[in-house]
Amino acid sequence: MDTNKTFTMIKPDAVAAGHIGAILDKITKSGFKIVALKYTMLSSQKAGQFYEVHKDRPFYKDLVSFMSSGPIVAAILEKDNAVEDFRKLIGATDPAKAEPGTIRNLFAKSIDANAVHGSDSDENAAIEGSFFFSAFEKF
Ligand code: IDP
Ligand code: MG
Repeated sequence: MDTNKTFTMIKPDAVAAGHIGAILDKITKSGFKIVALKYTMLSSQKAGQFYEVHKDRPFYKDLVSFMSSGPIVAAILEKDNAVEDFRKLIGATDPAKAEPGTIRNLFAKSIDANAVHGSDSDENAAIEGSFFFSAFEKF
């Protein structure tokens, strides 16, 4: 299992607000290498599949509808200790609780429209990366 890769999405709120460039800049300046990158949009079916682990949470339906409401940027990132370091870089799920200088502190509007996704384990990073990218799209 890779411990040096994680998966991220720039969510529809941050894309719509014009933050793609600023967020990618912050990610690469923080030492992450972009291994795969895609500008795309999730159907509600695909968003439902991606967030299947949350299907019993009360916010699942809203989350699926939000994540399929506009284009997103998906990426696989590489760095030592990638999953943990990236979670630190993005900050808490609720931007009101995210440390100053974190991506969610800087760019997120609310606990649901919170600018970015970051994998929570090496195992999920691999599953989520494969959800979006084939072997031919990773460099
Ligand atoms: P994470 O993105 O920080 O890992 P998770 O608990 O995995 O947070 O939740 C996945 C996503 O679901 C969050 O990023 C956010 O968009 C949304 N979400 C989480 N908790 C809530 C909530 O209490 N209300 C509305 N949306 C939520
Ligand atoms: Mg999560």
